[in-house]
Amino acid sequence: SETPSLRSNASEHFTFRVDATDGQARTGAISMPRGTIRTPAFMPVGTAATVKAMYPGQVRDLGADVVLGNTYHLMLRPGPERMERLGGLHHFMNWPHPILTDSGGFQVMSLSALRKLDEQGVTFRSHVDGSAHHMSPERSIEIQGLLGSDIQMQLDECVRLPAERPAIESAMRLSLRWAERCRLQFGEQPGKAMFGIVQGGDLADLRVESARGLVDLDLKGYAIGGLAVGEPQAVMLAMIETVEPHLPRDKPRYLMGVGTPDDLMRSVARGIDMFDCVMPTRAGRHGLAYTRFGRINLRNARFAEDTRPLDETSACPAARDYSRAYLHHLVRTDEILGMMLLTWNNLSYYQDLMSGMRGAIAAGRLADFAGETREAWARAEA
Ligand code: PRF
Repeated sequence: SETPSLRSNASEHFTFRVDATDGQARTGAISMPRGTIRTPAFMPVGTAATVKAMYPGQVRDLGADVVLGNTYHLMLRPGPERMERLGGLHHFMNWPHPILTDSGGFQVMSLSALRKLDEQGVTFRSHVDGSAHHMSPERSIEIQGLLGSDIQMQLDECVRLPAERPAIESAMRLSLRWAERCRLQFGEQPGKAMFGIVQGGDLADLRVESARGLVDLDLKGYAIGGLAVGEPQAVMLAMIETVEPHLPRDKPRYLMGVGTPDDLMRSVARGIDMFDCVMPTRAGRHGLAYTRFGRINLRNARFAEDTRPLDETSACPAARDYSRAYLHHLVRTDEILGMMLLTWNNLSYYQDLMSGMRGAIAAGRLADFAGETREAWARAEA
């Protein structure tokens, strides 16, 4: 599944194929007119029509088959109707490959002011200029269509944990009702997909009810939301194990907003096919580097005269061609190049990790791969 020909391969319809399994883990491919996503996949976050500090060609060359865009940010700037007049998000940002967009609800609740949520949708004030906006489930799908998104997400309500059962339950039920409205609005679009989002917090019975309700809607894919929102990793993994048996084997599963390299390995082992997270890009802008030897903070004085590169075995120039001392200097002096190199390195590490897992699943050795990967992190800590 790592052959170059597959990268440009595309299909007229939105399809998902599993090529090999290893326990609950799967490797395969999602195909659509704009290209093929090799799974398990990590989607770099391109919130405001840019994967921050990266050229699109670099993102592609690292092995990313899809990037994530945010409805909330793009509806505020440049605006959905303007984006459509400009030829859509792919053309606008010079990324001709698949794009998945989040629906906006999660970003409204975390970023905007004076937000209010009811049956009809979410009302909020922009974090940019304070202007008032309303987004219904139908409008979220309409906006994602104007952006030109290939994989669109239902509008949902995500509850931060810990939370009481009544709050988790009503958010999950509201999300189910919104899934139905989003599906109606989306209609039939053969080359595109709309995914539902399982909610239900840390309560197993609610998670199962949510998954069953969404599966009844016969969607093209299923996300698990409402995790990595304050609960311990063990709770997140337990919820994945609760939901997974209820999701169809022949549809992609997407764990939203996750996570650390360790989260990715443990979630892939539990049957997840897609991830997005700001971690590699945001950490890169804060002086943190993900490497085979674990995460290192280049701001630390111990790197001031460290002439070694981040990882001389990496194929990424950012990992190979610059000393830790130089990266330390760039970070300490707040130079733009420091952010660019560390983001490049971090996305390279994440994409290599996904590629490694795909190969390991195909070879039936995911557990060994995960063990070896964790052992290298531990050796560096010792
Ligand atoms: N819902 C949506 N987007 C999300 C989440 C969610 O629950 C999360 C939670 N980890 C991240 N992004 N729509």
